[in-house]
Order: sequence, then C-alpha cells, then structure tokens
Amino acid sequence: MPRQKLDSTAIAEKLAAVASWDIDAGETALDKTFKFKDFSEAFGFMARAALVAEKLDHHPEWKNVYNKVDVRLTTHDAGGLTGLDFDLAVAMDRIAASTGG
Ligand code: H2B
Repeated sequence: MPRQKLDSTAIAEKLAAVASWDIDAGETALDKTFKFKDFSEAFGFMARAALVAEKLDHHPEWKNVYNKVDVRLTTHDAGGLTGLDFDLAVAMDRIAASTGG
C-alpha cells in the first residue's frame, strides 16, 4: 500500500533516513532546498530526479532559481505523507550527492 498515509510513529521512524529534510508542522510534507555549483548542475539534478519520479509515478513540487532547487514532497492522493515521499527523498539525496549538491 505505497500510497497509504503514514501515521506519526511511522513518519518518525522514516525521518531518520532523511534527516536533512524539514517536515511541516502538520506532518503533511517534506521540504528541502538543494544547492548546486551552477544552473547546469541544478538542472542536471532535476532531469535525473524527474526520471526517478516518473518511474515511481510520484512527482515532486519544486522550483528552480539558478543553482537552487526547492523541493516539497507530499502525496496528493493521500492528503499527507506516504512511503513514496520518503522513497523519493532518499533517491533525490542520492542523486544530489552524485551531482555535487
Ligand atoms: N505525485 C504525488 N506527489 N502525489 C500523488 O498523489 C500522485 C503523484 N499521484 N503522481 C499520482 C501521480 C496519480 O495522480 C497517478 C494517476 O498515478
């Protein structure tokens, strides 16, 4: 049941693996700003992350300004956080680490 909303206990457990992400007060979304050397690296990160998002059928809310990418992960269908948000957060961290972010 990947698109099943997680409760606070499950969220707390999963947060440990994505400690660099912020969680909103209502525990409905994960937020992170990735910073890269320049636009080219930021856009490269987005291109790679987009492929993972499409594969997971789980898509980020994001905004790019030059070398920064603001990301918000939430599951619209569930109205909160699901395992997919955490899976995508882990994948994005991995991609950023190999992109220079
Ligand atoms: N992405 C996110 N972040 N949340 C969703 O609920 C969601 C999605 N639902 N991507 C998917 C697409 C759904 O609309 C399709 C039909 O599978």
